[in-house]
Amino acid sequence: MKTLLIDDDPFALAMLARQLERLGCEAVTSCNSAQSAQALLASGFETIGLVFCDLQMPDIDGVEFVRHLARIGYRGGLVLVSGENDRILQTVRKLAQAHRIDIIAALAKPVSLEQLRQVLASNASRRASAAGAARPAYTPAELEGALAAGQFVNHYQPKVALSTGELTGVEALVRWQHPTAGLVFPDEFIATAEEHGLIDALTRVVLTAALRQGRAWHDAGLGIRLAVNVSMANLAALDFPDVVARLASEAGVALSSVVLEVTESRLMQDLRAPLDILTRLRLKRIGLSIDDFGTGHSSLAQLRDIPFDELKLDRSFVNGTSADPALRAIVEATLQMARQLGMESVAEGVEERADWDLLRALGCNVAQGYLIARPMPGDELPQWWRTWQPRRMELAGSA
Ligand code: G
Ligand code: G
Ligand code: MN
Repeated sequence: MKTLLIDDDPFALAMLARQLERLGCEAVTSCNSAQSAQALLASGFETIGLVFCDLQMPDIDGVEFVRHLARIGYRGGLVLVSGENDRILQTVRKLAQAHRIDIIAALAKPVSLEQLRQVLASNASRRASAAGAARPAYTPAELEGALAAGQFVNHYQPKVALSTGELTGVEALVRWQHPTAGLVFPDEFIATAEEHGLIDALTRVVLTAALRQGRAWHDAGLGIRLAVNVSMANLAALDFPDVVARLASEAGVALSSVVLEVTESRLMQDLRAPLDILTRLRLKRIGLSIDDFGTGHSSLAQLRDIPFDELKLDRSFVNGTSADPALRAIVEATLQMARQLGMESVAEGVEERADWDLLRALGCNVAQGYLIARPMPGDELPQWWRTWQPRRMELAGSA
């Protein structure tokens, strides 16, 4: 695998090449402009496994070069190296990610030998796993087979009150217990299910299992709310609220204990059916949560149009918010808005104690994330609940 370096500063270029050679990197090619790099790539880039690119360059800058890499379908790793401030570096990093380029690091100049050592190790392992992961997506027929064979199972992730640490509910997250591939996560099959008319059947399976599990917990003394994910594609059949009501009644679960977390992955043209359905769900006292708030189409327009009663702040704002003033400002403003709209606020992706403490201080109602618990099979919840009690005291006691 070859390594390509691009920087208009000859000293920085020579320095980086020397460091990489010291670390045992053999085929290193240096280019003093993005133009010469593009010419080189035009004669074949399949053998290039890693590119280091400066941002500030006179003719073609780093942003344009990232765009070029995406256009030609470059599959290797990318490291951004720049003297620009961190905000700019992080923005270009996000841009590269959005282009689906495998970005290994964004480094401020000057780069240390230790940083380069880490970059090389991380790139080597990512290239190896990318080679292994090149498996075609599951087909609609495979999903239909899995539905018929009952291979979808729910895991459940606790949602707890930030003020007391009390368990208030769980979110059901579907997994496919695949006969040979093991546990398959939803990002590998939800989109296919949505595109091929299988999402209604899948949601019904998830909902039915969650309601049955909820009833069992209730009978064992754990009365909690059950959240199930629905996509906008579920909100086309006008009888959806009646289906939910019937399934809940069959399971013996009150409708006020059911929450539907709605995500919109694409823009809806015709809002008539979704608005009809969502309003009738609320009339039945079923909870409606706007999921992944702040990303994609999960936005202010939806808050204006749809009677949500819970707002789930996306984990990209939650995670690390205590250490990042920009995130903190967004979280604070969103929580205040949720309060003014009379909505419950839920922070998802809480992984660190510092973020928990800040969210608590800012008056966020509910937290969910690895700090509290990972998603788990339903029968593990009572055991988790017992181990949670002392931790709950510790997390909610002080601060
Ligand atoms: O744990 P995790 O990898 O499970 O979930 C990834 C994403 O898949 C989440 O954004 C979640 O909203 C979505 N998801 C999980 N279960 C379901 C489901 O039953 N239906 C739909 N539509 N999405 C789900
Ligand atoms: O529905 P939705 O996008 O909101 O999904 C929850 C997803 O987030 C699931 O994939 C779940 O496994 C994942 N998740 C839950 N808690 C955490 C967390 O603390 N950190 C991260 N990175 N992911 C989480
Ligand atoms: Mn969700």
